[in-house]
Amino acid sequence: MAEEPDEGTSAERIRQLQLQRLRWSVRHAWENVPHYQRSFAAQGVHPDELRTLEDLARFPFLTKQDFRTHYPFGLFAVPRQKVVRIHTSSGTTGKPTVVGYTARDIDTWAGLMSRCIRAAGARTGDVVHIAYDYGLFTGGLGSHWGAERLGCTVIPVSSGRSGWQVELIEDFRPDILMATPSYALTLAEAFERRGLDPRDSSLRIGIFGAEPWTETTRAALQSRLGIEALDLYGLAEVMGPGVACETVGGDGGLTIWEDHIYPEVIDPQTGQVLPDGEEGELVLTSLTKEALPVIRYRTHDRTRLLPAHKGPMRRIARVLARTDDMLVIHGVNVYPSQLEALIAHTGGLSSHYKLEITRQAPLDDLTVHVETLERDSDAARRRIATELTRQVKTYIGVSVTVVVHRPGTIERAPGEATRLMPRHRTH
Ligand code: DLL
Repeated sequence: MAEEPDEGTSAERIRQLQLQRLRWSVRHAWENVPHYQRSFAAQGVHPDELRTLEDLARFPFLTKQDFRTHYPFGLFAVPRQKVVRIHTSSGTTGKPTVVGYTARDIDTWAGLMSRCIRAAGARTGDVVHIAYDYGLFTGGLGSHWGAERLGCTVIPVSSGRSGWQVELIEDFRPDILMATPSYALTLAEAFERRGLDPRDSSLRIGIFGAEPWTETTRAALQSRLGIEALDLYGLAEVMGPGVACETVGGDGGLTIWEDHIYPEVIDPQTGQVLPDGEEGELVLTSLTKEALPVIRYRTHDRTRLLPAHKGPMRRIARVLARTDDMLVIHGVNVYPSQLEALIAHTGGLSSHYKLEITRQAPLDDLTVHVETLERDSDAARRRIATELTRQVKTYIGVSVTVVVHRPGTIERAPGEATRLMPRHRTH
């Protein structure tokens, strides 16, 4: 990274850097990606009109649908040969959202992730156990490069085989755990099943993200694992993990790395930019990305912009809700439409279904209620439940509970929103 701001850098310097980089990024996108040529023309705007940061509000949004339309590489701004890595967002049914990185993009990402790991309290020489999934999901490799960049010893375990992970933690004595909060709780249970107290392990810090988690979950993670638990936010379209993160000893709020990412919060209905402090939908613009510049990407994540805590960069409030119907279950993005497609493919089921989210675990669990077309035996309904559970695991990548009811028992509802049953939250 060319310039590395620190706590002493002024907010004014960050604004200058942002404007200079924003002008480059918008022009880079416009010159190299036909989609931006078309969408800017349709809105009647041109990169030359970007004279202040506020001028960005006149430019069109980029949406998840644009990624679908230009699947797989149509939004890339560099020749494919310059793309050294491909990732996707989580949730794998149908066509995933595909993202690409040049060698410099990977370098930037490693730099920002290393800032996050450092902000969480890790230091050069620490041992980091990474239990985010490796592979197309950005969690594993994103954390990996960041931890190596910080000079840590990385244990690239990925998720799964919790009993074995407990053994590795006992033997390798890591200082830091990086995982989804749900998987961290699974690990705590795996310790307890072996008769071990997770609070006695070598772990002192947990860096958790990829799904919404509350203060109650933080308290549960901290007391059960005997660690300091910090929040890490990101999304594949903008980079992956490392867009924003909490600082140890901070007062909540996640610092957003504003020298590389420009945040806006908009009213999700009108698209108007809201003043700092007001809650709305987070919209992000990349300032330095080469392979996949994103200009005003609508994240659908609900948050608000908070003033800087230490140093020059603003923060976002914890992300606890979405402005669309996407669910995040155990770190996997799930759209009701994906489930609907799988239900339609499973023989013998009507098109009526209900989704029930419970937060007893204390993270979100999903139960899918479906019904058969004809009166079937209990055994037949159990077979269908097993089959649909397997399909959801295979195609979306998440474990859910399926309950198959008798014909006509699911309440008929016209709209999608009513598919979601009221939440039974414990907090
Ligand atoms: O989940 C990247 C990531 C990996 C972030 C590891 C943190 C740690 P996607 O698969 O593209 O990328 O999913 C992004 O997950 O728009 C949010 O809705 C949700 N999300 C991610 N982190 C958090 C968080 C990764 N800390 C989508 N709190 C985002 C709440 C989160 N929601």
